[in-house]
Amino acid sequence: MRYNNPVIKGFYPDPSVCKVDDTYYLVCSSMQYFPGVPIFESKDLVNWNQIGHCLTRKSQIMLDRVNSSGGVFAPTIRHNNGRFYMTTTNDTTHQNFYVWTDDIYGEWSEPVYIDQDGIDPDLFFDNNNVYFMSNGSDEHGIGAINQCKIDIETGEKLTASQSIWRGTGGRFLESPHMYKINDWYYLMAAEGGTEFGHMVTYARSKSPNGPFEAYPLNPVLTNRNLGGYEIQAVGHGDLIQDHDGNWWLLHLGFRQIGKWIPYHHLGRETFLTPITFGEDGWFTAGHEGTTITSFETDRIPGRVVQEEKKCYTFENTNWDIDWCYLRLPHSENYLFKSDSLKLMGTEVTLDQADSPSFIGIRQKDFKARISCDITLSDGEAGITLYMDENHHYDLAIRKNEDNYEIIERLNIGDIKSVEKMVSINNDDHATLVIEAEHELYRFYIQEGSNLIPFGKAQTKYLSSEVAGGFTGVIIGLYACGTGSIAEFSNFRCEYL
Ligand code: 6LW
Repeated sequence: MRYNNPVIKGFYPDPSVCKVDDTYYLVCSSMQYFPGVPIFESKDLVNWNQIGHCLTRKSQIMLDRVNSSGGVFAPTIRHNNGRFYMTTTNDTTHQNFYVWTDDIYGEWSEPVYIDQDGIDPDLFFDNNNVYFMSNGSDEHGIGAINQCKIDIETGEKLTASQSIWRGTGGRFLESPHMYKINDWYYLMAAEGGTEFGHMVTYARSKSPNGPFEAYPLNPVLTNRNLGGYEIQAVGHGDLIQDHDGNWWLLHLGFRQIGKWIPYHHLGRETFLTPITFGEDGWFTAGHEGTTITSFETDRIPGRVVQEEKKCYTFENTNWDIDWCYLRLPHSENYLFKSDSLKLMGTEVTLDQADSPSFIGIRQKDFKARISCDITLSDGEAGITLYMDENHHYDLAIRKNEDNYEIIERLNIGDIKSVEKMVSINNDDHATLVIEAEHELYRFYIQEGSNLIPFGKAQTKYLSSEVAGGFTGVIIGLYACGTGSIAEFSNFRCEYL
């Protein structure tokens, strides 16, 4: 069969995967968004369905006013003796911790903190030993993967942290994962930074503590030499063996646009790349060490069809799974029904690294048509294309002294501008429409069957290259203004 990459579209970076019986489970980082650490399940590695989140309670994760792209960094999911474990980092509080559950479709435990610094934590179960690894530096301040043994019941460190591998010399050595395959302990990592220089490297040893011998042909996977190719920043991977014994890598990458001045605004997404072990015990990856937009493989049964949900509405999404908040929401300001949403605005606006009355869904592809009916009492409410507090485009209805107006606001760094404004007199509702293309967002007001052009803005200025950070554009619904009440209905995001 042939499958297309990415297998999970939109801002779902830093994937980690495990397998229990006939089901694969995958988690991703979520930064300042809540709930944290989305969980997906799959039976075939190409079709993924989100089933929930690991961090669903304030007691599990501190996100109050964390900076954009702060909060929850890369996770690792593992399964041992009937129990799931997910370890991650709160990069704002610099805490590594894990949570566990015996029912992946239910709640996860309170956090168990680990006294080792660094990010991108990994848990490795080897007989009765449990190893905790993260990136960091050695005694000379050189980037290294650090490791200690822990008591998995309490999180207590049983050995001092020690540096077990210094990578292959690339900057930002991170994303360690350890595996015992046949007689070898494999240690895989990412180097080069999670942008255009990103790569997957690995080494092996006869002991989980090393010394490790690097694969002679590292990086085993990178697209850094494919200038102009659509998929870039390939790295941060996790190995998994499928039902038939074949090996695969789930990893991040992004789809760039603007060939000669490349940029990406959908965030880092999850990709699937085949892995092949040689007789010598070393493995290779993908298409000559790169990943591509589409793989033809006989490893996945021909009966498997890669399906893709193309239309998202209030009615066919789950508020607790498909949608996310900016940091911990003030739940008293949200009223959910199966087909509508009511938001109570506060003084907090989208321009603050705080928790405005906002709920969003990741933009999953370049071409889309987004629409929603909005009724407003006072203040402002609308649809936002949100990268962070300094980079968002808002198409909104706003109440001024004595009437209502539709506005188009473009916030790009220090430039914060209401580009367009049109009065709709005492009409307190509007149908707002956004059409997304690779390089442009176009804004419209729907009046009956007429679509009235209202403005446009380039996707480039919401890209990670402009805004910085580790997230991707979120299609958000928001309200602001103390005492304002906004009702949203007929939401529809259709990928074209
Ligand atoms: C992730 C780390 C990284 O933890 O970005 O740049 C962090 N590299 O691997 C957030 O995705």
